[in-house]
Amino acid sequence: MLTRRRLLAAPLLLSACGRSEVARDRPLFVADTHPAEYPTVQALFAIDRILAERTGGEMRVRVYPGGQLGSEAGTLEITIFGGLDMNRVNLAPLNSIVPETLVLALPFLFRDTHHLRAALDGAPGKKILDAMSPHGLKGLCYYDSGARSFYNTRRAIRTPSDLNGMKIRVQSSDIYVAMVQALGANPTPIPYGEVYQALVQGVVDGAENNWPSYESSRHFEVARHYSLTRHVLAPEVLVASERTWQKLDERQRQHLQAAVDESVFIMRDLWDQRVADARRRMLDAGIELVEEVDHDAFVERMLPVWDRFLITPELRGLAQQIVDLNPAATS
Ligand code: GTR
Repeated sequence: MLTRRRLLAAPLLLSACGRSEVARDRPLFVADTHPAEYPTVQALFAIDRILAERTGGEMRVRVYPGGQLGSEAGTLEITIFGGLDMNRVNLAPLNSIVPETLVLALPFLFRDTHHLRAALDGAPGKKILDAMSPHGLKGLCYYDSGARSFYNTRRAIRTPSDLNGMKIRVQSSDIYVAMVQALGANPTPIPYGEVYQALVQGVVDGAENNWPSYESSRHFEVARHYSLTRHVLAPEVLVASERTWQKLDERQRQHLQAAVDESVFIMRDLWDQRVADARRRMLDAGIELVEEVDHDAFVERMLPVWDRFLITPELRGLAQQIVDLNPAATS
């Protein structure tokens, strides 16, 4: 179907698919669902700055923020067939394409940010990025996404039973559907850009996300009860189209990967600051923050999801490798 967004994207897609030499005659095109000031998008701008400087302007990146090119699931399809060079998405829309990515979305997998970063920077993270290549995507790096928590328009959630019967928006991923079902609520997959409207119209009662997204999406204006369930710490990911990657020569690949790797650390600083700022601004805006949630009850209800999704020895092994990581011992 030709949506308005796809029509708007048409010139870009034609030029990405066309004969012009990628990264020499034209910039690499990259999409992000967030607005320009969001840390993931700032990281993409940083990649452009680093590349411009190191290659004397030969390699550049043009960023399309704010979901202008469509939903994450939609732009991922376009990236796979080579109509878009790069894409910054959450791991969720990749779950059905690259099964290994499911592992990072397991509820209560990571003990804290140190554990998460150790897994992403170490062997498990690399294995999952590498697993994308047979699916038409080159995994370039992860970015932080903090902890996701539930928020809603109706009431404070302290225990899973408070969610009973609520309609909760989820990303387009089976594991998020299963998590919400495990809590006795009704999951409704909706693209990120449509969630605000869905909350206003009562199509859904709530959603789940980190502090910066809760703020920048303005969901807090309608869904004022934010409960610190911190059930998932799944990261963001930056992918390139495998088709684009194949068109780059070795030197260009090295430049791109080096710029990407640097952007991860730039993003982490911006992220930590942004989480603290967003949380403070949300409290100033008068949302109800529920800090005392029955953590054990959430863990008990959501852990069975692991067995439903860890269906091969490889996936179980990967999850175990992450559980066994001891960041204190490796740092
Ligand atoms: C945000 C994430 C986005 C998108 C969004 C969502 O935290 O940064 O890429 O996945 O959540 O819930 O759809």
